[in-house]
Amino acid sequence: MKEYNPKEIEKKWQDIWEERGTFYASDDKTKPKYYALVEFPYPSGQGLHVGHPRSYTALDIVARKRRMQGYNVLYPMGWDAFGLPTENYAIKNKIHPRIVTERNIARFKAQLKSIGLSFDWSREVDTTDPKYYKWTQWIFLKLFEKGLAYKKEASINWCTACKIGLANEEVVNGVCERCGGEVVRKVKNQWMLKITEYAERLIQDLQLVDYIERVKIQQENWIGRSTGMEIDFAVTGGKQIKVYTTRPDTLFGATYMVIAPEHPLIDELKDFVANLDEIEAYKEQANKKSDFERTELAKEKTGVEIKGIKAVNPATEKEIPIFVSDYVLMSYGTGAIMAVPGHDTRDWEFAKKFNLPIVEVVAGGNIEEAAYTDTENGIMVNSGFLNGLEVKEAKEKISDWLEEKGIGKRKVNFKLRDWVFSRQRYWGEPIPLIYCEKCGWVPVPEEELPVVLPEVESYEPTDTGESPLANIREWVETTCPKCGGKGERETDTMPQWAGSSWYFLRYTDPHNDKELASKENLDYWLPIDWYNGGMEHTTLHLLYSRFWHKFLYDCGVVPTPEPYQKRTSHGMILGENSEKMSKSRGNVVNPDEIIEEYGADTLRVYEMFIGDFEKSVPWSQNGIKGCRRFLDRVWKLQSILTDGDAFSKELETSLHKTIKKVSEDFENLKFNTAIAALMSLLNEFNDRGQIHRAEFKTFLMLLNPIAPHITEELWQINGYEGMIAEQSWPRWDEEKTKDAMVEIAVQVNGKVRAAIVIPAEASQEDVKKKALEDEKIICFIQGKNIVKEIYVPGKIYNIVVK
Ligand code: ANZ
Ligand code: ZN
Repeated sequence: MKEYNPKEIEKKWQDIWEERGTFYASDDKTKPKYYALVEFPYPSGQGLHVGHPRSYTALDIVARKRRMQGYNVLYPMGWDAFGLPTENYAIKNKIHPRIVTERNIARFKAQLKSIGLSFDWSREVDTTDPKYYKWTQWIFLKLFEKGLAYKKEASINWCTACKIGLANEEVVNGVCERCGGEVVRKVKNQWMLKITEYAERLIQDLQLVDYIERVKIQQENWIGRSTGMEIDFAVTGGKQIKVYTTRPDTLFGATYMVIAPEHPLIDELKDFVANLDEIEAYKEQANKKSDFERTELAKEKTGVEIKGIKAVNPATEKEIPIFVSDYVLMSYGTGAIMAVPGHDTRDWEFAKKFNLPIVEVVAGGNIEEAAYTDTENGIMVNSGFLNGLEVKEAKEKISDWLEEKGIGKRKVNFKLRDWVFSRQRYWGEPIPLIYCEKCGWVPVPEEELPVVLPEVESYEPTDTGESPLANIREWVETTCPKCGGKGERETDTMPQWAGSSWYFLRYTDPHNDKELASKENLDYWLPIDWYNGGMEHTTLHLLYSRFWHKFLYDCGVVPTPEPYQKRTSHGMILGENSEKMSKSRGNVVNPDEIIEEYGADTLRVYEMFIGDFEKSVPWSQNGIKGCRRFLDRVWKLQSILTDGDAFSKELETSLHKTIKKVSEDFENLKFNTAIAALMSLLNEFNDRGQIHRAEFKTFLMLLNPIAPHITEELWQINGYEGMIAEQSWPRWDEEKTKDAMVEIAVQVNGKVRAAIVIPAEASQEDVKKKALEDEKIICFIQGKNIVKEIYVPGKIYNIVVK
């Protein structure tokens, strides 16, 4: 027997698969299809990280199993290659981002191939390829046409280091998600996408899909649907302040109001306001903070009373003061609130600090100590005609009352904001619009797409915050497609999230130059059957792509309302020290080195064996060695291989049990326990000192999706027909998974006193008979009466004696 030499056999099989196109999806649409998808990577300069193969191997296993089950499988891969790190690298090293991108892609591709992932490489997509982004631009123009893309002066998150605007989702813990730089508010003219128009459906349609619970919940919370009321408060000077509240029931407890520093009322009531300077100064302070900082619960409350104006609480008819404070955001609700310090924590803290009255209107807590925020338990007090009602009843009653009086309206609100779609950067898709003094914004005609990124000398963003494209006058200056007059091209580019919002559609028909993909292919392949990706994308890519897909569905381009039927998510792989792997910590493991030393199959087995797929787990070099030893033992099974095509009787149950376990575990992300089951089956073979040919073949097929190279090689060495990848997935017989004999613990008065072995199908009577024949049991019950028996079938038989 030859030594197990992964270096030799892995390259050999990778070449064979590629040559034969073994894993290419077929155009034969009569076969049942299966579309498995993983998030395509951003090809960074660092190369592949050991975190990448976790997700890729998991769905590779599913894809390989599905092929063996007779499906036409699409398992594609591509590159999400626009983006800041490449651009920053290009600026620093004075290389064109195109060249940096090509280099990074080549490296990533070689690395992925060396892992033996069964991607259909004939369908590779690259978001920076003009043939691809032509369609990204095309979708943008459709959005523009339908009024879902609009340009607006918006106060946006501005990263002071990257010098670009960021979407809310890109600000994490108050700093820039990419560089950790300070984020301030800045008013800029931005292209926005109206994702809010789809808010309701993005929540409702979560019912149509099978997403793991935490993904569903995160999306729901992010979209943040709430039901409440808008209420008008009369203000000095005949004006009104409209507030949004989810607790109209607490109206009698509203002892003051707060408006956001940016609220237009301040300007409108200028003539009445006694302390305008103080308010302006406060406004300036607030401007420097991000929404995150402003609404942080723990934060010390600040604010300024607007002197000279008052509001009237419509329920109590009392005059109440109005404050400006940054804990109220202009971007949510109406930018103004009625403050109920007895029942809202932030209002309570603010009232304490500014010595404002705190009135209890829902009994049940102790408002001296904290706001009572419970909405399930509590009875209305100090609330006039609401007294004695429960919160839910009070809500309805006051809402009716306010609507009748014409000063309130029931309202559904969403936390979700429109998507800031402009970036003042070079390395992104040009926004295909031309500005004409006469015609306004005019789309570039479809036949002129793509608008290709022009060559520039410098990729540095300008300090005024304009894209470097603005410096290329000969590109910017053009003619208006509508009137033929002078026009100027938009110089903002799209955010990195653009290309990834529809890439899964392109895989179905990647070389089509007439449409983004043909109708027949979309009809056949959609929806994606299983999509695995990172939790960090739940409120970004996953939400954005659902939005684009729904929009394309409304345009009749795609056949399904949702793109992904099933969504799962993997945990992170941490350093051996359980900290996040990062260059600065020096704990990054390079998959190339693992493959070089132990082989790709070992890497694959280890990535899947490392722990619960959904949890974060630390890397372990010892674990790697253990997985290599397992494969060495698989290789050595050859030395105990004997002829015979039937399963042997002794191991029949174990074999059927393992087929069942592995088959089911692969479907349920339990790759680790599937591998453990294969390891114990291998032990059984070794204990017996023999493995029959039929058993060996089954074992190899079960292991194949996890360790495809070694299993192909063993299949071939032993002269079995065809390739293992072309075999049918093993089946189990449910009857044969049941143990013939079971061991039952016999307890007397709750203590285990003996164990009996009995056929699995034995009745309680049989168990009792056998138990009472056992000498130890006889000892314990002699001279006593059996007063009770409890039987847990197949497990425990308990006798109670007195
Ligand atoms: C009175 C009240 C009483 C409130 C009470 C809460 C509890 P959700 O559920 O997240 O939608 N709010 C409204 N607009 C705001 C803004 N622009 N900035 C900051 N806070 C704002 O939250 C709705 C509640 O958040 C609203 O209901 C309002 O406070 C506050 F016992 O109104 B409530
Ligand atoms: Zn024009």
